[in-house]
Amino acid sequence: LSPEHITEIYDSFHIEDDRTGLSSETLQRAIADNLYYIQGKFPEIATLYDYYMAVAYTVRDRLLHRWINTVKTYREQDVKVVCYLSAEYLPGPHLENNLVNLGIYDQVQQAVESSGLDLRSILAQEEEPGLGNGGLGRLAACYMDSLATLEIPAIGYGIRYEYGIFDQEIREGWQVEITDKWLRLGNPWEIPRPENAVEVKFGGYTEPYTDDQGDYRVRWIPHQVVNGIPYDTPISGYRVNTTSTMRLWKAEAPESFDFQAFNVGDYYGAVDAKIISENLTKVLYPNDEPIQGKQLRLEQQYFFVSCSLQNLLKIHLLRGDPIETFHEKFVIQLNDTHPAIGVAELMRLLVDEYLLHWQKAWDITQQAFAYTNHTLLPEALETWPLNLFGSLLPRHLEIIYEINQRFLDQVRLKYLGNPDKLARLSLIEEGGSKRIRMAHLACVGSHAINGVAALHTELLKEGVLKDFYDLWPHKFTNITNGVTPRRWMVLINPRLTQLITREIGETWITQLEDFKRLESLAEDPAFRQEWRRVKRAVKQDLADYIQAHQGLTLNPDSIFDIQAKRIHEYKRQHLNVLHIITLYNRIKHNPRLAVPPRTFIFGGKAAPGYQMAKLIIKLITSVGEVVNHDPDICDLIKVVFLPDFNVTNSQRIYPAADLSEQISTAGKEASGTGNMKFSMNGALTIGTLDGANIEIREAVEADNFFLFGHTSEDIVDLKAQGYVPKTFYNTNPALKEAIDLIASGYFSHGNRALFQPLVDQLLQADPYCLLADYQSYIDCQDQVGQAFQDQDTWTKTAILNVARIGRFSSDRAIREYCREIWWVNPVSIHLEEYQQAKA
Ligand code: 7GP
Repeated sequence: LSPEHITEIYDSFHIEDDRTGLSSETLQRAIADNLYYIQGKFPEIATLYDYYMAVAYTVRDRLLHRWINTVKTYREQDVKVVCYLSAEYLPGPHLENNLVNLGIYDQVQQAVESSGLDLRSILAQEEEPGLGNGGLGRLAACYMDSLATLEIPAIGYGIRYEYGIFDQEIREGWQVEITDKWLRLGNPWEIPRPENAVEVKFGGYTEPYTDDQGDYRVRWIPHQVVNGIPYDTPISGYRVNTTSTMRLWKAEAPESFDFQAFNVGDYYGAVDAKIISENLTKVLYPNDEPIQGKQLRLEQQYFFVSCSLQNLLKIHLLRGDPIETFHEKFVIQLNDTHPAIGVAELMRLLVDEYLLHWQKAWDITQQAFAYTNHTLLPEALETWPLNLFGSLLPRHLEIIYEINQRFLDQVRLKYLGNPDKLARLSLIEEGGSKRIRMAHLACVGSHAINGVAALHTELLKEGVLKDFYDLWPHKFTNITNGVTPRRWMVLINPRLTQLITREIGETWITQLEDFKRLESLAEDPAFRQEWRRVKRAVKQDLADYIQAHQGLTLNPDSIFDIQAKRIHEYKRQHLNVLHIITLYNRIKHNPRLAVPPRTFIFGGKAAPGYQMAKLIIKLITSVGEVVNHDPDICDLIKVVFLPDFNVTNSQRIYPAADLSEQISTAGKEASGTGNMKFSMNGALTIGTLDGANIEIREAVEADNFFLFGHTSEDIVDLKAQGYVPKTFYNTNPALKEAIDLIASGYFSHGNRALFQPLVDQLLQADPYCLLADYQSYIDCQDQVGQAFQDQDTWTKTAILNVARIGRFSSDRAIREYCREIWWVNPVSIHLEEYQQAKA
């Protein structure tokens, strides 16, 4: 027998392991096995959800094999690890993403169909983990995907909220919040590791003592201790073995502590303490940018940060490394200031628990941390009242004083006789009631500070962080955000993925710059026609979904004009509404007006306490009520509010857009990432010169982008000159008519009071300059309408948008973080055979 023949015989006898095999036969057997032995169900009584669980466990088994090998490799090779600290993660449903990344979508589909089931309906069973509010949390998830795909050793630390972001329902046009019970039916993706629990202290007091060496030390005697239990979720990379860990902490009461130290014999008291402890990770705060200065929020922040840092130090020591080299083996990224307390906590751990000298500990800390800022909005900058902070974290307050004193000594040397400078840089805000400035703590404690788009970083350097920039210009970098093409293209838009791959191959999936090969195809009429066919089919899918869920019939040949993001005055959903009303008025005045039909689609949640945002939702739905049913409009305009904008629902939206609305007031949106997802899927953008819009426009070139509005400098000037919105209202008849119509009660059954707060805000203050940008926006929308009439040119522009969007992949962003901030390298993972791994 020839060697080839022997291999052939081996291959034909190859028996797959039921936990690792990837053929559809093995998968089918494994699913049946998991249904029986994990779910305890058999086909006669199994629900679709049971099947989802069985499929999920089957896929998780395949991941575990890779995950264990990943962890093992990192332990053995002593590699440097990126630790992403984020209070929020929005990973979206795991199952389909894992199928794509493992390359087993078709096999699983076949396995499931052979059992008489349908994969799409199984996928639809998954409850997504809504552990974030919006952009910041979703960015963390895209970065975890890219880190794994690029084979960078990484751990994402966060909070396992029992209730994530609320589910949104619309009742009588208003947002209603429903608690998100995502864990109710179990979560097959997480593995609890109670054996790795850590203790977190709160409250109490500190006392000095002298250690064996005669050194002055401080001891913290807490009032309460809470246990942190890690729950690990595997994060797969695309077609690589690397599988990273997202480790989320749940708070529990340490029973021994309650019974022995506290409430001796007090059974009820102990149970009470348990409830109090577990409240810590109960619920995500549903505010996006403006913060809510609640004690529980600070407790959440400190809790997960302390758990994570203790865990890191333990891993470091377990690898046999000395504490002094911690920063050489780990780099810790602060996702905004929510985890900034980590700077003080690492100092506490190093100085109080590991007994390092202050200066050594400080060097380690500064080199370990890096800080990303995600917003310029002043109301979103975190500060904590000193009293609150000190009563919860007395030791950290002392440490912050010490950091501040040493820092200000340095500042004093540099800026002799400039007390203003000192006051501005201080970690403590003086004045009425003193507060701790978390952004300052993050800046002082980090070796790198970055914004999330070019404009944003520039504005940081000139504005909120100017004094820090003057002091340490070398610490500042820009890393423009990116999004993962695996979820935001391959997974959500299989039709376009197939068309593109047929033409240019599939390298773009991990090298999105390769999209540039589409450029020449933009000139190919046959390709354009196919592109149009795909877009039309995808729009039809969304129309079908809306028909089924909202009973609204949409015209898939109309312009799908979409704005989907959190509801915020600075994002200006109400400017979009002013355009809708303007179009409506035009058609009412001239019923024969030739305008291309448009479907306006909105999606987004409002923070439950943000009244104006909730009123904007009511305005959108009320305008829709009138416009959609007015026979004079002849279905030329439709307005849809899609309830419950989350990752799952967003996946139906991005592929179907013709026009992406990115219309924030210039200088307010740090970056935006939805803008990238829309463009990647072939929408054209109407946008202001804000955040990453500027860079997207540069990349796709000005002719292929609908630009309007004042620049961020204009806005500053406008306000400096004393902005009077009324002037615009008084001199622009169409604008006046639109606002008057809202005020008249036309959209509110004659109730003039309903939208009064919104109208007043626009006419009297208009802090986000809608009125100043109104005419420019309307003119630009008219150009959009014109351009859409020429479908062929529109399609060409859409193709060029996709061809030039390559830079906005999160892979590019992560490569920049690796090179400029983290100093880490990829480590490839080789799979040991399962049997060997078990041995
Ligand atoms: C968001 C920014 O508003 C958005 O422009 C950016 O694209 C995104 O972060 C990712 O960088 N910010 C938040 O979601 C947020 O909560 C407050 O910021 C800290």
